[in-house]
Order: sequence, then structure tokens, then C-alpha cells
Amino acid sequence: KFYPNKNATVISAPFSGGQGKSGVEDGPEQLIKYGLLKDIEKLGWNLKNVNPLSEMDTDKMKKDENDVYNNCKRPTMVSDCCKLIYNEVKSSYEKNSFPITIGGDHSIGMSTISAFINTYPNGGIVWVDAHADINTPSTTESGNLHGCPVAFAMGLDSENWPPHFNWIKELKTKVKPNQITYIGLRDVDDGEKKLLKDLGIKAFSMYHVDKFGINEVVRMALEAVNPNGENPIHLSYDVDGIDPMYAAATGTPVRGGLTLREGLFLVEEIANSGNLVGLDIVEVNPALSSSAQVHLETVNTGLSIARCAMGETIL
Ligand code: HAR
Ligand code: MN
Ligand code: MN
Ligand code: MN
Repeated sequence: KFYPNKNATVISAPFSGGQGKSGVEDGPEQLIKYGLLKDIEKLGWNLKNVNPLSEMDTDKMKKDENDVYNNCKRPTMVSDCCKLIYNEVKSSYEKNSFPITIGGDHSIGMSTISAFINTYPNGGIVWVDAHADINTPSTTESGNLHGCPVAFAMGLDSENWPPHFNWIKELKTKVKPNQITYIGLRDVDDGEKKLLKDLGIKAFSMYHVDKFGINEVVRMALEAVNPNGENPIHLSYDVDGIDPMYAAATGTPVRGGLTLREGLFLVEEIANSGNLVGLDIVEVNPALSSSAQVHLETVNTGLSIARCAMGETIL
């Protein structure tokens, strides 16, 4: 329905400025090395691969100790890179090419979901993650901007943002509380819990997955952001939503996550709805692999998410 020509753009976002660890900037290269492009092409898609950060000296930017605003770390780096990523994702959407953004840390989600909602103002977002990533510059305890992308895309607390993010403040459309839902949460900060509650965002934690089962959780999540069943859906997938048993090579693993099958089933189900128009796969950090096996498992988990999203299991 959405991509009759089956064009997709793999947007490499080798970016680590939203958090302190290094290595996550190598996620895109690893996913591609282990077959991402070939896997998706096999499913009948015409692919382009672009890297909007190719001209940025991200190593140098990451080392700049003066790049701080109040408690926010690296606002210049995050803002400059995220703006480039926003433009690339937006242009992919405008060309009717399915954007698959591969991170990189999850701060880039501010770009992908903003580009989505500014293309499809009635769209719905499913955010799969152990974390809610909805801290504002006022509530963040870590100062890591990968914990804040949802708040930026929603325009929350914008009076207190680093001025670097004025470009996102000025975007026409903000994500509204009934346009985003979560699956897999299990490490949510107190300030984030308050925001989720006050805003009435439908969030499905691991408790809900255990209580209702993943099938019912996906159904409820889609009902929350896509009540008429016709709206386009953007899926932002942090691999730490899946249990570290299957995706340990990530910056902030949290035990008690989705099984591999739960984590893939939800993607299959969203793809089966026919409404999936965009995908992010983030927080694969090859440098944090404790063994070659862990490395391979995490990269393969990322590849499986991509294949399920692009239609592998639709018969
Ligand atoms: N909530 C914590 C913070 O704000 C941890 C965020 C960890 N984020 C990611 N992305 N891995 O989901 O710092
Ligand atoms: Mn995340
Ligand atoms: Mn996370
Ligand atoms: Mn925590």
C-alpha cells in the first residue's frame, strides 16, 4: 500500500554522541558487513545506502569537553548530527523510499520520529526499548541525550532546551502523546514515569508482556497509536528491548527483556498490518561484545529485526 515500488533507503548513522561509550558508531558498518543490504534486497527491495554523517568529524566532536549545556552532554554534536539525519530521513519519506536508519545510539530517534511525524502528521510510533528515552533536559540525571529523544520530538520542556535544538523546536509538527506507544520497558527513571503518566502515553512494560502475552500487547499498542487501522507506523527499535541473552552487545543492557521471538513477533505483526513505513535499529555496540559469539548474536538480532520488518515472514 505504501511502497508499491519497493524502494528503501538504508541510512547509516554511525553516531555515539548521545552517550559516553564508544563503539556504537560501528553498529551500521557491522550490520552491513553481516549482510543487512543483501538480506533486504533478497526480500525484493531496491536499496540505496547513504551516510549523512560522512562529512562530520565525529571523533573530534566527541572529545570536545566544552560541548556541554547545563547538564546536557554534547548538545552541539548531537544537534548538528541529528539535523543531518533528520534531513536524510525526511527526504527518504518524501521520495516514497522506506527509511531504515541504523545506529548509532538512540538520540537519533529525535530525528527519525520527527521526520516521520512531519511527513505523516496522523502517524503512529512504536518505540521498542528497555528505556523510555523521554527524559527532558530538566529531568535527565545522566545528561546523556540518548535518554531524551522522545521528549525532543514531543517538544516537552522546550523552554529549558539547549538553544542548539531550536531547529527541532521550530518543526511544524510535534509528536502528540496519543501518537507514541512503548513495548518492552523495564528501566524507567522516576521523572520519566511521571511524564508518561501525566501525558497519558500508552506504555507496555515487561509486566504487561508477561501478563497479557506479546500478541495482545502488540494489538493494544497498535490500537493506541493507530485506532482506525489505516495510519502509517514508524518503528523505532532499540536492541536493548530484547533480553541481553540475545543482544548483550549494547550500552545499557537490562535483564528481564523480550525473548528473541517476542522481539521479532512484534515486528512481524506490525509489518503484517501493512502500515509500517519506517524503521530504526539502534544501540548495537560491537565493542561491548564479551566474546565473538556475543558479537554475532547481537548483530544477528539486529539483522533479524530488519528482515521481519521488511516482510520476510509475510507469506
Ligand atoms: N534513562 C537513562 C538516562 O536517561 C538511561 C537511558 C538509556 N538509554 C538507552 N536508550 N539505552 O534507550 O540516561
Ligand atoms: Mn533507546
Ligand atoms: Mn534502551
Ligand atoms: Mn535507570
